[in-house]
Amino acid sequence: MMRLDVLSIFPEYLAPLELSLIGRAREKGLLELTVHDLRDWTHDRHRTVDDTPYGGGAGMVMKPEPWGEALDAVLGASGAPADAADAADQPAADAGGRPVLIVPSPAGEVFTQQTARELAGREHLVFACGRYEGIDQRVVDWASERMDVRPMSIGDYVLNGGEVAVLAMVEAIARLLPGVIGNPESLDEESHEDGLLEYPVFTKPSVWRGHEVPAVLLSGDHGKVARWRRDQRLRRTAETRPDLLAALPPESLDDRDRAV
Ligand code: 6GU
Repeated sequence: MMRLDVLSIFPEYLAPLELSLIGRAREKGLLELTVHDLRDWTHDRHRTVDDTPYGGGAGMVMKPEPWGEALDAVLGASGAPADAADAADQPAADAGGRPVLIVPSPAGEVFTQQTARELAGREHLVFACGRYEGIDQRVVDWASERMDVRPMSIGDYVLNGGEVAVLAMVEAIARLLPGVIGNPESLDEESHEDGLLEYPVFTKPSVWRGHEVPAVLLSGDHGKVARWRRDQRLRRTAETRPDLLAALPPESLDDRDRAV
């Protein structure tokens, strides 16, 4: 079972992970997700997690000590740095590879469907939500000795902290895990799975406020319907995301596609 730990000074921000698909997946035992309050690993009266930056400048920096203790706690025995003796003694402990530390940051690599697929195959994901100007760099340097560290952005805009980005990333990853989605066939034709955007969908009534459902969808001709849907996907992608179309491997388009 995949294990996910989220470290944040605003654990209430992650409350939506109790709901809907992810909430049900947790109840069904398909994933083990724990949200931790970083301040549980402070020891002063004010539960301080930040301090002024060395070298001066605006804003505050997250102190390394609470992060160190938090990572020790979520890593447990697997937190020892890998060395030759460990590798010889406990090959099975390494089955899903090293734990992954995902550090949400607008300066990170952009999180895509491919990233989600890749992370869905790992055994243990730890999300370190920073606030303020960021986390002391030594936390990342220390973690790199025992985890695969991945600074990740969810797009080219700035959020106040990593929590909202973690909601998006956890949802994208968790829905790919076996058993989380009722009908896994619905995953195949989604936007971003094969590089094309989705086709438009319609339901009853066949005419609504003067707008008709395209006749081909009422024709009962499955071949025609499939061709129409593929044409729609190609057109939509060319219209709103020409970058996606340009990135498709040439062999994924046939002559009929190119005629659209
Ligand atoms: Cl992951 N964090 C923050 N703070 N801002 C972002 C982001 C992440 N991705 C885009 N903007």
